[in-house]
Amino acid sequence: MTFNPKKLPTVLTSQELIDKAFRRASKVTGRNRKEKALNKLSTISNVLENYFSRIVSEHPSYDNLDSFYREMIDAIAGVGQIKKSLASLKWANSMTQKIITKSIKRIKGGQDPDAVLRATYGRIASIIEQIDDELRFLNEAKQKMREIPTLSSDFTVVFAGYPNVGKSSIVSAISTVKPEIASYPFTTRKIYVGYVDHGRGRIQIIDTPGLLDRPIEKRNRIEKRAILALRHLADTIVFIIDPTETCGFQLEKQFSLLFEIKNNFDVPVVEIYSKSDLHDRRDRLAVSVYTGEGIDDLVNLLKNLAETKSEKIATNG
Ligand SMILES: Nc1nc2c(ncn2[C@@H]2O[C@H](COP(=O)(O)OP(=O)(O)OP(=O)(O)O)[C@@H](O)[C@H]2O)c(=O)[nH]1
Ligand SMILES: [Mg+2]
Repeated sequence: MTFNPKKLPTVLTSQELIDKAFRRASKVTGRNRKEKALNKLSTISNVLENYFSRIVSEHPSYDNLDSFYREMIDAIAGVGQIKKSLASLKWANSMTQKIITKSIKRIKGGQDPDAVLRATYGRIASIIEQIDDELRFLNEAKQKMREIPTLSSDFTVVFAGYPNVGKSSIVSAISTVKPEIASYPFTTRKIYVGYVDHGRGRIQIIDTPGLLDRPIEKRNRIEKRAILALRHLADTIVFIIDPTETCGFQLEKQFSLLFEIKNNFDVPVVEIYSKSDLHDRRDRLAVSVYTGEGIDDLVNLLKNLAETKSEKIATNG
């Protein structure tokens, strides 16, 4: 199951929701006091029921979600907390519906419609106020989840490496996506997705935040985004090495990360030297976004990998 975070609903605060329901009720009329009160209650019932079920139903089923999305949402907002908050919305829905049903019975049974209505408004407002934190949390989670990219099923190449080695510069030179480039580490803080056309379709190119060479449990939230892309999305990894160390990190550390990545992910790893205008190592493909050296070779290499893969798919039926 895939996921489009842009489709998630905006969530009102408790006060906004109370105002919305009561404002709609204030416009309702009836032939007499009793009928008017009953109509107001059924309007509030509909507004709340529709509202709560829309919020709940527009969230995906987190247990059936593709692992990349589930783990990404967990890293960004916390799947457990989202589920708990949705459960409290369901609770508020059933509580408010029960209160309204009882009030309707009281009015039909002859109690003063205005007095029942006043009491009902108070109780409904108090239930909704109790889930204010959850409503606010769901809205914040939605805002945060907007960073999650929409992905295609095209052959996917994930660019990885130490911070500041030139990943985004190369991704920007070869694909449609233009992430920010700067001369300090951790410029890229989320996943960027771009495309390169090849003979039979397109290649999905993913730029990731820089990784330090350290155990997974010590990685920060930004690095985790890169790990998730490597683990779940990569058909091939392009590992960028900056032999000039102008990135601020020793070559030895970069090689140690490369070793780690080759050991942990079961896909081909293409090793590239960046900033070739500043050095003359040529025992690997060397690219420079300034002189253009190696850029066409890199693109051709990726196209060949993608086409070999699509041939394999074609022959395997
Ligand atoms: N001389 C030279 N500098 C480069 C080249 N490619 C990138 N740089 C510089 O290296 C610095 C880092 O570039 P980025 O593309 O932002 O590096 P990154 O790996 O995406 O960095 P993070 O997002 O922080 O992990 C910038 O100052 C770039 O201008 C290159 O081919 N030659
Ligand atoms: Mg970057």
